[in-house]
Amino acid sequence: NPSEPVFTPKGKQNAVFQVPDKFLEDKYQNIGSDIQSRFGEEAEVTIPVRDAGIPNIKVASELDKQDNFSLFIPRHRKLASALTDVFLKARDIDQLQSYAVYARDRVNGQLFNYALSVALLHRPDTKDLNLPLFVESFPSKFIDSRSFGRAREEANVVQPGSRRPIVIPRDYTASDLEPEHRLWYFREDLGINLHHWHWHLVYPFESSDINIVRKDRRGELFYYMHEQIVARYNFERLCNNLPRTAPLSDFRAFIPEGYFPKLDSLIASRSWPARQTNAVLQNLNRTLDQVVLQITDLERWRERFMDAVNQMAYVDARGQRRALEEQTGIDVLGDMMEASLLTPNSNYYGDLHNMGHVIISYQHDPDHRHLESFGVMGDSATAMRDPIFYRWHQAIDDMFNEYKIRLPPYTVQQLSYPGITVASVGVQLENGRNNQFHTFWQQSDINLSKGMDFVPRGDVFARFTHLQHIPYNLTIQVNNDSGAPKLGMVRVFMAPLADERNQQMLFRDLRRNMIELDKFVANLRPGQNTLRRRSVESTVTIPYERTFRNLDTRPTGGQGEQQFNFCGCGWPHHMLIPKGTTQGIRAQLFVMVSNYEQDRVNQDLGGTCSDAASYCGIRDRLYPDRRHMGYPFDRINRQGADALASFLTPNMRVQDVMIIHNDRVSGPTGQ
Ligand code: CUO
Repeated sequence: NPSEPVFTPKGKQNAVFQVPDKFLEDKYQNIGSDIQSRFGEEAEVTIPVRDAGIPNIKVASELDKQDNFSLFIPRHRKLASALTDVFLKARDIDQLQSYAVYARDRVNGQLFNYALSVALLHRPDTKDLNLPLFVESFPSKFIDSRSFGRAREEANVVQPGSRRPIVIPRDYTASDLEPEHRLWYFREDLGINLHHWHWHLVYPFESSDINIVRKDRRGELFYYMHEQIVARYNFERLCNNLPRTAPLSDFRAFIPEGYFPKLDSLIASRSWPARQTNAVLQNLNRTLDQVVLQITDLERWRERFMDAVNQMAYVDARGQRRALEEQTGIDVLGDMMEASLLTPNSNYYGDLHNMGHVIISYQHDPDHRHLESFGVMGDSATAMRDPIFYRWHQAIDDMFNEYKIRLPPYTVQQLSYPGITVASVGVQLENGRNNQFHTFWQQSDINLSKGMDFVPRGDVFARFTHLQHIPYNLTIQVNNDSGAPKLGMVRVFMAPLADERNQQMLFRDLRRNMIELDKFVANLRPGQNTLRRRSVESTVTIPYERTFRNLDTRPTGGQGEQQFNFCGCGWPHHMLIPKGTTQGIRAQLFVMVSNYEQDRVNQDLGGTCSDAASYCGIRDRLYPDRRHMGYPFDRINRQGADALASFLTPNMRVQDVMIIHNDRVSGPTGQ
């Protein structure tokens, strides 16, 4: 029953598990009743845990409780996979709860959280549960370390209900001397980092249950979701008078971008290590983590990957040469690059993307002589804070692009929709402006109390400042001259008009800078149709409320709230539109109506969350679009033509728009 209180029951803040004594850690066995009565005093609800068996957590316990946990490190992946397996194999909810409670204090907390989360997302009897918001469990991965002292003080001195939110400074990680710092609001955004963490939770690299790794077009989605991250980041850079990011293509060059995260690990009482300006990557020899890796390994894997791309063929694990097919090649390359367990030949193609994260994250202590843990690039919840993340993923995207440009361009027939014409596209704002997007700053609160042990109970809030946009409506006039009702797939993208030299972008650049804003199905009656679409309906984003949890979205067992399931993954709605500039930056809004009969995937979507399907897929379902991800911009133009106009067919339309930023700061309601 999904309404079983695996977590705190709905509406209750303080719940205490009542556990059999033998479930407590050995050192607390003698004082079990004392502990239970002390913590029980403040409990609003007590959840009895039945003794339904003790799990075998020997493997998972190998990681010290004080250590940091990284999905990118192969050994950690193995430990996580072992613990996930324990939770997946529990015979019912009772046993799962029993296993989880037993393991909770015996294994590394981050490892525990990851393994239990993956298991809850994938077990048939728990997958309708919403996971607790990760930032509430591990606030220290998202919030300026100084804020915790202030939060503790507030909690100790002031009664719950009267406590003031702790205001997180707007830009605390660097000064304006560092040009990269202009992107703080993107890199350090709570919702963006939560999205990335959640995406990798939904798509684990490894599991003893291959079905958890093998998801429809997962390699292709790895490519596309990260391609979109890079495109969005580059759009923001142009909004901030910075050139698009340079790929990290020379693994031996100086890295001018330093990064000092100013995050602490509350559990280990250690700071997250920084990377100095002009650092150089080093060979790794960290025997404790079993990470021995040379820069030449990365270079070799990259060369082999590019050999596959150049020959449009790869070598599988049995030594057989296999073609990279037009339909599935990108999926194979995604698995090979990441690399996930699905990689066609791990001995030969290695583990390029993941080990790139690792080598970057250990740059400051490559042989462990200083006993330092990894930097933010080593954790999917923090990696996007660091400018190097985008340089690394730009390099990866460049490699995927080398494959894409070798595919035959889409023909007019593959792009057009006979009888369908997009006559006009317009953007209307609540404030009455047309063909403009407006952005501003907004403050929103997150409850820290769950993630802070040993402070007085009750809510303590952290107040973030983040980008937001004024809600808009998209109006699209579509003529259907086919004489019959039709179904159209409406694909909405946007790209900056000009590059960093203020030159209008050529198609070959433009296609890589298109950010997806929305995708939806429309009924097209014969004659003229006016389609109206609200910004909040976007299928790349999850609602603002899901990021900040102003709503209690835990399921009640009723239908109404189930819609929020699984939608922890999704681009945060407040980051849908790039920041723009105060004078306004020019952009091109692109709309295409393709033939839904050719695009559709027949499947039942009942009971699943598909809020952000474009970037996250839909759990247990096929990716809901038969076209290649990024269509129609994933390939080059016909005859290599360079103007966007030469690409357009009548079922496409481009509208010039402006994105204007207002520097005002609004409260949580956006007022
Ligand atoms: Cu999401 Cu490099 O994969 O981070």
